[in-house]
Amino acid sequence: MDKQTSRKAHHLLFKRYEKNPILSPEDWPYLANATFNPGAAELSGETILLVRVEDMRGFSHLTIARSADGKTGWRVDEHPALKPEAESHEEQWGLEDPRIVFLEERGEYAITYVSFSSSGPLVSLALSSDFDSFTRVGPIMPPEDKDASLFPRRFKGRYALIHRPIIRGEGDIWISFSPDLTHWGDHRVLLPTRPGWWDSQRVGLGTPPIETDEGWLVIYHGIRMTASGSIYRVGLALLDLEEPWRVIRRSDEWVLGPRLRYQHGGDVPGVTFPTGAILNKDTGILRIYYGIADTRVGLATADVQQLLDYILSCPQP
Ligand code: BMA
Repeated sequence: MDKQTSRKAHHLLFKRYEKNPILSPEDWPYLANATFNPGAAELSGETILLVRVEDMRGFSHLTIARSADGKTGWRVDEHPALKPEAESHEEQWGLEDPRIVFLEERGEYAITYVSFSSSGPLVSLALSSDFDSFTRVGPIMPPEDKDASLFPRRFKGRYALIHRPIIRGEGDIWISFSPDLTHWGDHRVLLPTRPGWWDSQRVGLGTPPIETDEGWLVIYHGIRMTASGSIYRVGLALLDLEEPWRVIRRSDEWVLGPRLRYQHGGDVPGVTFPTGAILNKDTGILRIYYGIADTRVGLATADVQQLLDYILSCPQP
């Protein structure tokens, strides 16, 4: 694909699964208002989604759904995998929006999620090797902070976290580093909002960063305020493989956003919110799982090489 073609074709980069939504509150074995914004992982040859479930009080917990092909035949657990601890101030208003990476050198998954305290949302971390038992590391970033994921590997011995603090009302994407997953520092702005653009109001990480030969592919959401509310759309960026605070490219256009009727229906219309990604390294096909209107789960697929061709055709930021 030449540069011009690849840029024109960018709105076709992600193909929505024709049977979307793949999960809805009606699929739940217990009463749920909304099932959305899932973390994704592969476990024992299956795809598992750790789905945010909002109960009828408006508080969320996380429950697992499993599928052999990552598209069909979902089986939803009877009970939550992670629910707020009653005595925890940090978890008072629930757990939300998990992102999952597999930390190969530790042989376990890292789950970063939002704990909602009455002082605001904050980033928490749990570790698990089987999604049966979880070690809760606890809060790693104070409020107000969300949209966080670890990278699946360390950089010169340090773990790295992408997250989105709110600072004086500004919602930019930051990156921070830690020697031990507990103490975090070397904080830097990674992807700022762009006044006037589709991602002018706030930006936040979508799925965990995806390692490719060209760099870390970042799928993020950008928000624009309109007369009828916010629109959450999806953009791409590429980070340096060894120095991930360096942004090599950033898409000037969004590549996925609310369009079809089912993507407007739900509690918060106009929201496309990717949180889970699984790359099949043999086929090069990336599956992303996203929240539809804060109510259901959608699936879209893309050829990772086409995503890279597109992002490499974008200007350097
Ligand atoms: C964000 C998060 C998400 C939600 C989105 C749209 O701030 O709270 O959980 O999907 O807003 O409402």
